[in-house]
Amino acid sequence: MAGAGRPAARPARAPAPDDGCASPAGPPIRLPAERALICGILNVTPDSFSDGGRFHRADLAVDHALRLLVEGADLIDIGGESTRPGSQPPSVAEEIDRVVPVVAALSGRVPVPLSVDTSRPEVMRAAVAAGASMINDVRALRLPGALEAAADLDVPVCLMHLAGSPATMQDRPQYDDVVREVGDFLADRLTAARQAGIRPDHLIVDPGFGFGKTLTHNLTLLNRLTELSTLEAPIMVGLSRKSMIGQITGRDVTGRLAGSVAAVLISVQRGARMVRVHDVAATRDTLAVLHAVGLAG
Ligand code: 9MG
Repeated sequence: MAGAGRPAARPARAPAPDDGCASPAGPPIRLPAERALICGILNVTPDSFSDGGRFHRADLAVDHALRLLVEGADLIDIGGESTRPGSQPPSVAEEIDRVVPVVAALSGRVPVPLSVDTSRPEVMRAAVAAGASMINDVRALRLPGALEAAADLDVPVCLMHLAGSPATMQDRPQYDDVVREVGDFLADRLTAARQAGIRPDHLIVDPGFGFGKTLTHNLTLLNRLTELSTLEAPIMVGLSRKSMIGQITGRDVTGRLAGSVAAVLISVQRGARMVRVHDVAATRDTLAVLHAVGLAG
C-alpha cells in the first residue's frame, strides 16, 4: 500500500487551547485550523462493503489500525455494524464483542484518539470505558438512551444524517431540497444534543453521503457543502469508496481510490474539517498538496 512503512508525515500541531475537545478517555480530539483531520476506517464486521470484512478478527484489526497510523491517520474510527444498504444490525452483545476488544487493545498503545462507530448506548459506554474518546453515530443519537449516554460520557460526537435505516435507506429516497432538508435535520439533532447536556464544542455534523440519497442528492450535497457551515459545527464527511464514486467512475470497490481522493479534495475545499477514509496515505498526500497551495483552511 502506497506510503505504508514510511514514517508518517505528521506535522506537529499546536492548536489554540480552545480548539480542542477535551475528553476523559483517550487523547483529546483537536481540530487544527490549518488542515482537515484524517479519520482512518477500521471495520470489524464480517461483511463490510468495501474491505470485505477482512478485519473481523481482533488481531488483524489491530494490525490494520497500526498501518492506518503509519500512513498518517489522525484518529481511528472503529465500527462493528455494517451500514451498507440492506444490512441488518448485529445484536448489542455481538457488536460489543467485535468492537471493545479492539478498542482495548489499541487504547494506550496508539497516540491518536479512537472513535467508536455505533448507535447503541450500551456499545458507546463499553467502548468509552475501554478507551474510545469519540462517538460516531450514523443515527445521530436517535436510538433510545443514546443522547443520555453521549451526555454522560462527555466525549465529542459526530451526528450524521441518515434517511430511514440502513436496511431501507435506498428505497426511493426523495427530497425537495436535499441540502436544506439535511441541514434542518442536523440542526434539530444539534438542538436535541445540546438540550441533553452535550457540550456544544463536542458536536460534529456529517451529511451522510450515500445514506438514503441518490447520486444526484450526493452530488448536490457535495457541491453545496459550504451551506452546512451555517450549523456552526465542524463538518465531517465520509465518501471513501462509496457507491457514488463507483457510479461516477464505473469502477468496483477495489478501483475507487482516485475518485475517493478527488471527492475528499472537493469536500475539504468546501469546508469539511474531518474526512473518514480507508486510504489514509493517499488522502494525506492529497491534503498536503492542497495545503501547500494554500487552498484549504
Ligand atoms: C460509519 N460510517 C459509514 N459512512 C459514514 C459517513 O459517511 N460518515 C460517518 N460519520 N460515518 C460513517
